[in-house]
Amino acid sequence: MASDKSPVVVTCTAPVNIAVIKYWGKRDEELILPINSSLSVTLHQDQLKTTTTAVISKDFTEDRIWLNGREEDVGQPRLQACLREIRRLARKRRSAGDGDSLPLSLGYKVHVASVNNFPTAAGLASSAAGYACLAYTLARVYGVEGDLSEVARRGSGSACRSLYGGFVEWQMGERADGKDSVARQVAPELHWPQLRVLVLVVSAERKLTGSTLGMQASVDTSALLKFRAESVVPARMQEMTRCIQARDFQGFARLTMQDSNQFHATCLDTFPPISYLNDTSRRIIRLVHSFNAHHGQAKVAYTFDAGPNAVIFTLEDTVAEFVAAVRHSFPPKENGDTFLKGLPVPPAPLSDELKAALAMEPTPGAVQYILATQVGPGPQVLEEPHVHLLGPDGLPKPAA
Ligand code: 2P0
Repeated sequence: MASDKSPVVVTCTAPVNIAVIKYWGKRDEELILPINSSLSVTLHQDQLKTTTTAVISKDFTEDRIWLNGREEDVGQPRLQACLREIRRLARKRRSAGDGDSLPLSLGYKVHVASVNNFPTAAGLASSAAGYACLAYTLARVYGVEGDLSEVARRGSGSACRSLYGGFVEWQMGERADGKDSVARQVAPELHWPQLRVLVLVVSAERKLTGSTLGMQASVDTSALLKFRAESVVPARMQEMTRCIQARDFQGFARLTMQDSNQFHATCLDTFPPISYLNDTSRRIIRLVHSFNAHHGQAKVAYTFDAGPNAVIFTLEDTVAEFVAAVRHSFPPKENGDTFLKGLPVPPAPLSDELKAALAMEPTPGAVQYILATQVGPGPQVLEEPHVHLLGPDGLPKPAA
């Protein structure tokens, strides 16, 4: 293969992840090292994924990248950091003598194309899936093996958690060079098959304060964030790991909601304050607590990232009733048939007692749609040639 001069084309997919112990704040902006560890659930790629094709060829004169069909600036610093990092790892492997199978010269330029199967601006952590997919695909094309946390992390911190399926922790590490700031699987994809995830899409608009700037401001001004990172998160990481390993939904649900709330409290404690939640987010929080109070236990949990969309965790036996409760409280305006996307959820009746317990005036149209999904696997290599987004000439195929 080393003597083969034809272009090498690789296509991979990677998942979105949603943190249940949140990452917010860096101790090193350049290396993207966090001030606390975090833990996430990998969502299923049947519903949410990034697909990336990378091609290397001796004929290319420059690195190029297309995102969702549009060519973007490849000089963007984080993209450059990922490319540099993967080429450094490939060089290291070659000089260690186990790189005989390296397909092509490291000097060859790369063309990359990437698409999401969900709207980039919907606030669904597209950068995590995107950079995880970039790292994974570049690793295949340049013949790099082993943990890719460092490559993905340099693109976006939370991206290193999308390198694995199931339940994943990003250990903050202690070293100044970041070598021990890595992602690790806590439990595999099929560990908790009853767990379900509902994304309640409240707004598909771009957020006002991006995560990178938002967390910088919080690190600079929030004493609560410092307290959280030093004194709250370490014990929560242990407790969350225990809840997941024991499939303790009560404990998992409570801690997930508490950690989301504390993250948003640190945003409000930032000066000037940042608010990612809106009125609909707060109504969803109330709905979840009323639903749980009605059942006398935590049946459902919410978590919110840097935007107003809610991600709901529940178990298989509760999904239908909770979806009915969301439909009741946020009736679709005109899109009744497409209100629920993703995994099928059968219609369920709402008891009068539950309706009364929800005690909410319905807000039509406030939730645009619900995406039903579940825990899923990590990145995948796609073998069929028709899936490539770029042709052997390194240019986007017409359909891409
Ligand atoms: C998380 N978020 O743990 C947290 C919770 C948003 C809220 O990771 O600057 O896009 O690229 O490292 O990873 C969003 O931050 O930020 C994020 P950078 P990133 O999922």
